[in-house]
Amino acid sequence: APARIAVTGLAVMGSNLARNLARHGFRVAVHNRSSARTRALVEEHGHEGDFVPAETLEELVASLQTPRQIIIMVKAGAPTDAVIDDLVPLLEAGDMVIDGGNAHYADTRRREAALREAGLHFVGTGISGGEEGALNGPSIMPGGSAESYAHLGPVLEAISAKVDGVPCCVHVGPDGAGHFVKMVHNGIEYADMQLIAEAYDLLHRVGGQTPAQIAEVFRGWNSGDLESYLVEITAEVLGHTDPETGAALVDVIADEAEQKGTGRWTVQEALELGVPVTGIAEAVFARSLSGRVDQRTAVRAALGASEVTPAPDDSLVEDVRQALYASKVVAYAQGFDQMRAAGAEYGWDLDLGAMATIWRGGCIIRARFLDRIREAYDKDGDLASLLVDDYFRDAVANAEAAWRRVVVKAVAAGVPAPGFVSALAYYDGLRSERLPASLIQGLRDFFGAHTYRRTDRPGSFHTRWSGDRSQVDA
Ligand code: NBP
Repeated sequence: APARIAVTGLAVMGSNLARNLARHGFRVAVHNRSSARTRALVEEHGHEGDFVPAETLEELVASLQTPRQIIIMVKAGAPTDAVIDDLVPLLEAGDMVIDGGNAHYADTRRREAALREAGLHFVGTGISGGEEGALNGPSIMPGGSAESYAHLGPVLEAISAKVDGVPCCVHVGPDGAGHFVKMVHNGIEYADMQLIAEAYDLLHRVGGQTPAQIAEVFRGWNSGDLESYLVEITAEVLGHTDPETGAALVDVIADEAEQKGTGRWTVQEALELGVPVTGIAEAVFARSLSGRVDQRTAVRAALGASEVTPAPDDSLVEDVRQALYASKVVAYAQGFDQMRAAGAEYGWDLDLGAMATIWRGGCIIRARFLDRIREAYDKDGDLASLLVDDYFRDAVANAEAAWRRVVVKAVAAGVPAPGFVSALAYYDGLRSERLPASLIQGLRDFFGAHTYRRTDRPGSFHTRWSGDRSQVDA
């Protein structure tokens, strides 16, 4: 019998996805550029389901039912283009090419347009959850045409993670929508991790707690509003002892955070769209700062290392919990704003509540909290911000005093908390009746005749700053 679906690219992600498909009863054709991987997969895991190994792309294509569905799981960038170029001449109108790699959404838009021209469907699909997710149920964010989703949806939903029986997979929208949403998901993950790291740092350096004690704090937090995979594994990492030295592992790990680039992409795109995603940006820059080891060393040598004296007080732990929650709400509100703006820019008509739903399982940011986000957008799909939803408005208002105390304590102690601080500035910025942007406009008009608008009547105006300082219509 012909295979239902194919996977080409059988490194860790592709192999696990193929196994996931086979385990769900789909007859899956498998191929890899170097066929040793294909043989290894079938030898080691052939018993898990119905695999159809192919030595060549021609064989792979020939083994499939029509319209054909081929998932590409190779390195993002040029390798993906190379595989598409090899594949397209072998396909027929109506066939579907699914890119499950971490493509930039702009590449996906370009590829989708080119394949549409050739009568093919290109389905750029965000897949989250790493190798573990690929095998046992990822969160899946497919873009592309509704017609392609009609064919692919049942397969992708079957292999996705499930929460309360609901698949973590939904048709996100046309062309690059799936990869865009996956990108923002990764950006939010950066922000979430940065906020958790700041909470740890404050409990450690201001609170004077040991990693083991902080692990217990996080374990407790995981049974409340903050319940999430990241909070859960924070307790695991902080509670772990290095077998070589007997010290807490976190104290032995070099403090240089690395990044593969999706956080940076999110911020770059936010800059293009004009959406302030300060939480994600601060997280990306905090990683960059940590990685500039030579500069850090030079500055410490010249200025002396900052000295932080622990000043624990009874409210610190609960205050930090509240600050973490409020800052997290802000970071998610910003990420959802970015998705909304991109949807408007590219005509995607994104269902933001559905995005929260499919992130509840399979991916790194899975959390109880996402149910609240879904409820907020289900109630009102046009929310001006997540912050104005009743639930989040009250949650942040309740946390506000503690949040301010934490920011004050961090600043006073000299512990950097860019995530907490910038989230609060964003919150205060949105709520300010008047912003000093008025002065900025005045300055721009002074040095560049950029003009300004007035609060009391329509029109654009310029002041003759170097002349008689009279105002003229611009
Ligand atoms: P890699 O990203 O390491 O890519 C290795 C695969 O690409 C191998 O199958 C390799 O074939 C193939 N390949 C390369 Br490289 N160049 C090729 C070319 N010119 N033509 C054909 N095949 C080529 O694999 P991975 O770590 O399994 O990741 C696969 C995708 O999934 C990537 O886009 C990655 O970013 C994404 N990913 C996502 C997550 C997540 O959490 N969502 C995690 C990890 C990866 P070979 O065996 O012949 O060299």
